[in-house]
Amino acid sequence: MNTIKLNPNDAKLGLAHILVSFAAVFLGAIAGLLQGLVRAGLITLPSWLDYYELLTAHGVLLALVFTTLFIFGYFISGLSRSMGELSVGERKMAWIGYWLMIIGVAMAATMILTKQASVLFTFYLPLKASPFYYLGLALVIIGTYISGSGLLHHYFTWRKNNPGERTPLFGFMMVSTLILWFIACLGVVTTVTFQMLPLSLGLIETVNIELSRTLFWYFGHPLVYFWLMPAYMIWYTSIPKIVGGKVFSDTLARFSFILFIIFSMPVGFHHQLTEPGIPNAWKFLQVVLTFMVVIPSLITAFSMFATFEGAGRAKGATGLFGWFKKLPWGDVRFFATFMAMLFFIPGGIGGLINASYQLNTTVHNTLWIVGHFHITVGTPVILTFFAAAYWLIPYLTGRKLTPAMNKFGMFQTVLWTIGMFIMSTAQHVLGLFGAPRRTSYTTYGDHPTALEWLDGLFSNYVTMAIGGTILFTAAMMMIYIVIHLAFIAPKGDTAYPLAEAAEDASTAPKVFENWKLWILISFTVILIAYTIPIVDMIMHAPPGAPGWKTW
Ligand code: HEM
Ligand SMILES: [Cu+2]
Repeated sequence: MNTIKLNPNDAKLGLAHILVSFAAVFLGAIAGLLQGLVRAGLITLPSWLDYYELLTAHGVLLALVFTTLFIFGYFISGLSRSMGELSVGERKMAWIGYWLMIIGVAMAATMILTKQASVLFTFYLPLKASPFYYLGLALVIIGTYISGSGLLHHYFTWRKNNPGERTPLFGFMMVSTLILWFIACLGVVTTVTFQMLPLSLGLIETVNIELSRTLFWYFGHPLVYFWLMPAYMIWYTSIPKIVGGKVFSDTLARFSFILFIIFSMPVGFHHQLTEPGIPNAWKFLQVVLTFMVVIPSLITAFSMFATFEGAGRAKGATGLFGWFKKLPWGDVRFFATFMAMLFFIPGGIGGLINASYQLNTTVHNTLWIVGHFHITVGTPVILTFFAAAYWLIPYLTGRKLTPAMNKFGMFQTVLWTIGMFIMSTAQHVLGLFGAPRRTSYTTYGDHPTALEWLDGLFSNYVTMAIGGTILFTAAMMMIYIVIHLAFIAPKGDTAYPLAEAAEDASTAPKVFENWKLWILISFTVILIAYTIPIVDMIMHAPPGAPGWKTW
């Protein structure tokens, strides 16, 4: 087999990230299961364990820790594979970043588990956690900056050493994602440094909540693209190879990532549509921009199906849909990714609903939202990362996926899909009936409306718990698969699937790699969307709010 082996030091670095990321899945899934069972009234937690403590752990571990560590592990491995091994200095930066992330996560997790930070993964003010929780999160972000700078350095050195050559699609997409991350974090860093930390240290008495929420969501929306873009990277750069096809259009793929840099930041107000401190015109502008950021996702969906059709036809498929049968349905690397893509169709439509002002008033803060992010980040992103683990982990450990593990993985994917379908449908329906999110078990004094949430087919907390239990089983199967691929699977050659472009890719316009230009445009749009409302929030601030510890 003509597999290109990774520099062993880079492989070790990538693997270190990925293994810790799956430890987060293990713990996060346990929390998820317990939450589902509590909300259905099926279990009561022991007095030393609190619902909101679990919910904080669940959100932090799965949405923040798993994603970030997996993404950096994937970046390091893929960059080393497609643009050559990291230099000693770059590798050192990545290790420093790694350890800062680990220490940060350990600090934040300790605070959560010792009941000093039940502030949920969004840590909105005026909820007040221990300063160590915020410091832990800050270390994670500093870690990503250091590690990410090393990766950027690698990319720019490559470009200097290969003048005139087209940069690999992987490198291009990684740089776009890191630029987005670096710009997005500025918001959360600002509110943590100047509002949350001083408040929790007792240096200030009160804070401006509207300002903090605005800074948080300036970060919070691009955060979802920071999760999504690496999943799209896997779709664009590896899946075509796995289905035996080519990247439908290298130029279009790059273009969609540039659109993400420009449009995913100035849109945070769509999470604040119900907040009174922001004039409607600014909400309107940001909602319009939100709908712009749908375009690159539609481009991606189009490209994927074009790749699938091309691959099928190259294998001799005929008729309108004959290519569909030619796809490698028995290959878990494809099957799991395909299921991930399918979930993104209702997930994306739900996003359009959430972003529409009038509809948002119906679904805001209900379980609908929980259903929504489980079929966006919780499946399209996470199942894609699972799918990548089937080749990435054995590639890094010099092992191979056995046919038996492939079959087990297919079964795991089916269970995840069924569990998620049941759980998220129940959450969407319950949300429409008014069931709130982030609320422990209660029947509100047996109010008839609340009782309805326990007696429908899908409008039923028990249905949600059944889905959650199936999902939990699938999560534990995935943990077993990861352990197998990392430590038990037979030694062998595993290829890292990297696809080629279909067209003469040298035609991609040079301006695409003019990062300064995209950063400039990005900041311009951000300033237009945010300057006036933020100045307004500061100039006409209400009296500050004191911090609260509600648990
Ligand atoms: C074992 C599988 C899972 C189960 C059983 C599960 C279950 C749940 C439940 C029942 C809630 C709602 C709690 C409430 O609002 O009161 C919840 C919230 C949440 N889940 Fe999951 N989930 C699972 C996997 C995931 C995954 C893979 C992700 C994403 C990466 C995820 C991200 C979240 C987030 C961000 C929240 C919101 C936390 C908050 O509101 O602060 N979950 N989950
Ligand atoms: Cu958003």
